[in-house]
Amino acid sequence: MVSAWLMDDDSNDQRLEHHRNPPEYVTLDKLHKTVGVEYFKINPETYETDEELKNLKSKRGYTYEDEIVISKDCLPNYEEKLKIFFKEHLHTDEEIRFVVEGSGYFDVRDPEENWIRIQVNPGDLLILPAGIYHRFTLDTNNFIRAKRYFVGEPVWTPHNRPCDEMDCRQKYLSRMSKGF
Ligand code: KMT
Ligand code: NI
Repeated sequence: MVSAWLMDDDSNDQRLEHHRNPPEYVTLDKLHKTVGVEYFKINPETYETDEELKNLKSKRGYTYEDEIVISKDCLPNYEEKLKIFFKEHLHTDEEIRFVVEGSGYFDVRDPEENWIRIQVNPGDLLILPAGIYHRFTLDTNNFIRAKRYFVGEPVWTPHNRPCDEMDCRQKYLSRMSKGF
């Protein structure tokens, strides 16, 4: 099950949970309304024939899909990629990830500039909206396998913060002001 919480401001090992003391959890409903992140639960054993996933793909126009495996042995330039993933950035399109195996954390900025840490496990499908500042890290298991979806030809380019002038950022802020 996906779980999300506000992070502490301790800068040690990014792979740790970084809960506040006491922990401050964020509900899925709040995630959607405050930062526009959407969540779906799909059975990771049967996702290839899952009707809900099929409908989601057609409804949102996801015409492209592939798979990313992040582990020392499977990902070329592993260390370098992990650094890129963990730099605060945004994309001009949604970032859609469905976790099939393993786990990790997507961190997203809330309107008060806190980091919300979203823990993902097998079966979690997350949609980060275009223009949201975010980052990704593995957890201490050091492994994730995830499906990536995209509308049309994929563009994975990260735009590192600050890039507030970008059109997708301005549109995101406008959607945010209306509660998504
Ligand atoms: C990204 O764009 O940050 C990634 O693809 C890494 C996370 S995918 C599990
Ligand atoms: Ni990203």
